Amino acid sequence: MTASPAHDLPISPSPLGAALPRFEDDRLLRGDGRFVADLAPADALHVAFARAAQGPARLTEIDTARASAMPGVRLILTGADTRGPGRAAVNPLVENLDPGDWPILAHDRVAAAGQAVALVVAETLAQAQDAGEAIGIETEALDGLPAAPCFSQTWNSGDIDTAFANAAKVVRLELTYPRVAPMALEPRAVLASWAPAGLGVHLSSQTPHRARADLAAILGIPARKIRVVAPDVGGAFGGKASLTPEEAAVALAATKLDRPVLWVATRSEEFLAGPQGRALELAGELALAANGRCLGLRADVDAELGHWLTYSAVVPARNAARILPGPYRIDALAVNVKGGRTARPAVGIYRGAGRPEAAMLMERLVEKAARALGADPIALRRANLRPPDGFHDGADFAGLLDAAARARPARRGALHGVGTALYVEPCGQGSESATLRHDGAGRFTLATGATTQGQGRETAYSQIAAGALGVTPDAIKVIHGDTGATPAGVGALASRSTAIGGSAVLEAAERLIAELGQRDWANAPIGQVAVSYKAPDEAWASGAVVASVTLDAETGTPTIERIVLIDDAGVVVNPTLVEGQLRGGLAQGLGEALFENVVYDAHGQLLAGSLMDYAVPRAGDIPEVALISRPTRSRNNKLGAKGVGEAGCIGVPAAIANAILAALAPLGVEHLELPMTAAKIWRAIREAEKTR
Ligand code: SMO
Repeated sequence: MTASPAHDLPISPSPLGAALPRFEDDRLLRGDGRFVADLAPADALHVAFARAAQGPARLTEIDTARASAMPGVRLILTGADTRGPGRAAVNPLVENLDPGDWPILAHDRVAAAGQAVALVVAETLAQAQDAGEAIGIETEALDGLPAAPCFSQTWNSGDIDTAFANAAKVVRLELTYPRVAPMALEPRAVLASWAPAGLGVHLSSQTPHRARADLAAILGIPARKIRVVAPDVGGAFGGKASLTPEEAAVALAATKLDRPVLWVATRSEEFLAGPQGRALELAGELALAANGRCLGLRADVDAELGHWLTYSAVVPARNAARILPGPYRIDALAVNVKGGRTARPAVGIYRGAGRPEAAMLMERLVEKAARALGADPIALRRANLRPPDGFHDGADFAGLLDAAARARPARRGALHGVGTALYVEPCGQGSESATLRHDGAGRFTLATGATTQGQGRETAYSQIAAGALGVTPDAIKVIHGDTGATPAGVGALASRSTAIGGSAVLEAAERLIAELGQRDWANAPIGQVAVSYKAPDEAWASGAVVASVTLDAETGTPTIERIVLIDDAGVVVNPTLVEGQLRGGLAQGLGEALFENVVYDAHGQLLAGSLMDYAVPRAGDIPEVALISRPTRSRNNKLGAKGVGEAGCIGVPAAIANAILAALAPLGVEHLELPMTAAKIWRAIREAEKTR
């Protein structure tokens, strides 16, 4: 990443006092991290999965005879062995949710190519893989099945028909937001051991307590006899917020063996069967008065959910719907969402989870409207902003837009484009836990129900606690990610961990001071408090992005020259950590705008199954970035913080898309599908030349 010359404005100083940043997390940077695979003892057994070559299909035969006799093989499980008493939960956030079944291994029927059919446990990984390949799997293809509907919901307000009847102009947009792969550096990994006392599971997870509850239901073991530990987690991005069938299968295998069992997914397995993101079809219609006022918005969001439902399967579509119309005041709204199961890998939350999709629809509609009315896109936005008191949380949309307007470079000739996007980010509702103990002599132990996947949670939480307790952050030891050592909690997702988990930490510190009646820690007794902090309402972050791009006339290659990201994260605890979140999200947002797409052929065969075929952004693809912090305090939680984990990727894809379309507009190009690759841009330029 090119270093930004200087931030245009400093990221806001921490209001939490003198607490200094402390990088306990820097051991990850030093290579001292301990991930699931690092924890496997020498006697651990190894797992490989045999997977179906096609789907949907009837599973006519599984022949394990040859594999069972191969060297080192200790156990083979097939679908018939996995019919447990329960299934993993699905969050019932919408009406009429039909969660479908949750197969651990395919049984009778293969739902999608790549679904696991059998699990092999052997002494070595090579032996497990060899035996896996020796399992005979016979299938008969079934016709591609139509999507099986599993939910729908509508949001209506105002008089939509009158709004459209009165419109001077209506602009429409349909777009496909492609399937993308979360691409954590560490793929899914599980190390499970069984003993008379119960089941111990090391899991690369962002939600260990949820995983424990799911394992209890699936295996029929009381939750108190299961301990799930998420050690260092090498990225998650939503992809590790839901227990997956393979992880359940490994835990089940461990209960049948007297040695630990390790499975680490290969990168290919992650492409083939790991939870993916986005995969929404969006359509919108915006009704405008002649003066540019937006009168009404109709939108449809259609989610393709894959063959089993992740815990948060409905969240992206629901988020996209409930966010619309984002930062704008539009009195008449009709938004429909629906989702259906398909013969593909499961789709779940992925960094942004519906927010980038909503911003893409809304911000492209707004730019399209500006073009149709011959209006300035900034002025058109300004005419439609929600007033400061007309939003769910503290926000300054006019200030964000002014900063964006100042950041827009002048257009520099043909094939140069500047794009803008505003965004909103619901980020932090509900509750999180914290236990804080004064161990004596001014040392503290903080246990949180939130977790971390490299965000630097230990650093931020110790700063929050230390600021309130009046000690230095190194007096606080932070424990997380262990159902055996932390209070039950949600984990780390939905950009909530600082806003909600951090508020729990602040409340615990205040309660401990009250409990012990003093802050003279050298002389204070040992004492402990446990809190479950529930936010009175949901925090909403917001921001604006300006991207500038030049297209190469000969090759179509888009060069993003500069991105200015203006973010309102509320109270900032640690500016360095916030900057890391924004830059990481920005890189992922750029990737999905320009390169990323999990492509299948007409038979459901994965075509983008490796990093040779699926393009993620590299350091050289990241332009000059300027981060501008414009915080307004959240009024919806104790800390005043908003989320920032997803902010970087919400507005960036829309701003890049708008920049590319602005560059192409003089050629008469009105639409391009995502990702906006050089090939698509090149074709659009050629087609435009032909029709002139
Ligand atoms: S997409 Mo996130 O980890 O809620």
